[in-house]
Amino acid sequence: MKMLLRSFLVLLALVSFAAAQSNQRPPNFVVIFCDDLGYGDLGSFGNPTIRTPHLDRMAAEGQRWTSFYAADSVCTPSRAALLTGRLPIRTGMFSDTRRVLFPDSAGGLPASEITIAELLKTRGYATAAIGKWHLGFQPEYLPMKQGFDSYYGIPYSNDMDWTGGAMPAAKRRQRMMNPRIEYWNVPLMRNEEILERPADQTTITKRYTDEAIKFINANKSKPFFLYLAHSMPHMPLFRSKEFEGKSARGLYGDVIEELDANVGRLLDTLRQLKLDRDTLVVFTSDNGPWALFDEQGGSAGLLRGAKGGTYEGGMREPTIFWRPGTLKPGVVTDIGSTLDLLPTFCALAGVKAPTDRALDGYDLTPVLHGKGRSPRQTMFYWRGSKLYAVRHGAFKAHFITQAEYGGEAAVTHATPELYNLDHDPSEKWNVAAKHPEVIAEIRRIADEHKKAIPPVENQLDKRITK
Ligand SMILES: [Ca+2]
Repeated sequence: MKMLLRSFLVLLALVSFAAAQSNQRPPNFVVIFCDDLGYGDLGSFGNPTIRTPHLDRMAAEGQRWTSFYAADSVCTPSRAALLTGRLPIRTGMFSDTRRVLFPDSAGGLPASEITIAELLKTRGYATAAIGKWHLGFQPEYLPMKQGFDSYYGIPYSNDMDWTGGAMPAAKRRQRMMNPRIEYWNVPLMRNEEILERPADQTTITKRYTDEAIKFINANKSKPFFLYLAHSMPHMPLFRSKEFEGKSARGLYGDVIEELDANVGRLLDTLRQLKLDRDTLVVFTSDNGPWALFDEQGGSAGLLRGAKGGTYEGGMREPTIFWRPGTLKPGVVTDIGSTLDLLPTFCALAGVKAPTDRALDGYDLTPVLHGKGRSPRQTMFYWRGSKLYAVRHGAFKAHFITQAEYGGEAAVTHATPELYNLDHDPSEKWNVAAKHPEVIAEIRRIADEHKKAIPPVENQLDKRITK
């Protein structure tokens, strides 16, 4: 009798657990993705002058990840990788010549690729893309063709579509450093229509956030996925009147402080709607600071290198995960990547990740919930069609190195440069001579990885023929 009762109670517990699982609303997801933000540009990541109280609070309440990587060192490949969980080399979103898409590009993220938005839609999520897209501008490549219910934003970089015709490089640079809205004829789009051209970039950070808050309010009673890809702090820098001359760090600091204030508005909205415990918010950037523009570019802090390159400063990003009540607050030094967002969101939403293709991401929920270490041990640093470097555990081997920009040729190293990133995050001390066995192991991992990648049609080199 006692046995029977026990079995009955166990069964009852199982049934109610299953019911709770299926009734439970899956969490909302918000990705706040900056453009060209450096590892050292936030207060909570060591910037001595830029004030970022809202992001610092987010970091204190959530997890501050110190070894979190964008999947590439430039915009288009990095964004394609975040949304698909796949390296650009697998999706065709890479190039050795034109490193990103331009307004005259004919290609884009292929329809056959499966984005986070498409996966979450199968579970009834409302989805919105707000901000910079940069994954194709022909009608068949716009966000609503990739699982987003709506789009609002500047579809490519805010320095494209130059006005004023041909001009000497020095004059272009002068315009970049002293920007006016009319120097760039960039469109602001709603869904598939152009709303405004040139877009008033001085209010762009605020207006993206207004749209984000509207979307959250409109979808507060069902699960949602918001991809908020800010155009700032990509050059040319713009901020609203309210933030002019406010930061001790100058124009760049004004821009970051405005981003911070707007992250605060978004988190406050979640708190007011009592959705903060149901929403996982991730803050990161697509690549490191654009070092070509002196003090108007950001800072990679203690990291070597910048946007466009495969030293740490090009791809390691200041990253914060936030979901009060669920995430175990703290600092995470394990390795993570934007490639991991797709598998992580799938796991949390109860959606099956695609199994008909190779994915390059891992489910990070054990780390988020304080229950385990990151499953990611390895990070691959591709530049166009070539694998330049590989991190495995604490060690990173550079097989090829090259300046971020300019005509300098790539250098292939017979013995790769080797750094211990735990001891030497600045990649100053080459320890290759001391660790031949580590080099052999990383070389084996690199060769195996390269062998498993089938050739794919390049999307970035195709241009519209007029
Ligand atoms: Ca970028």
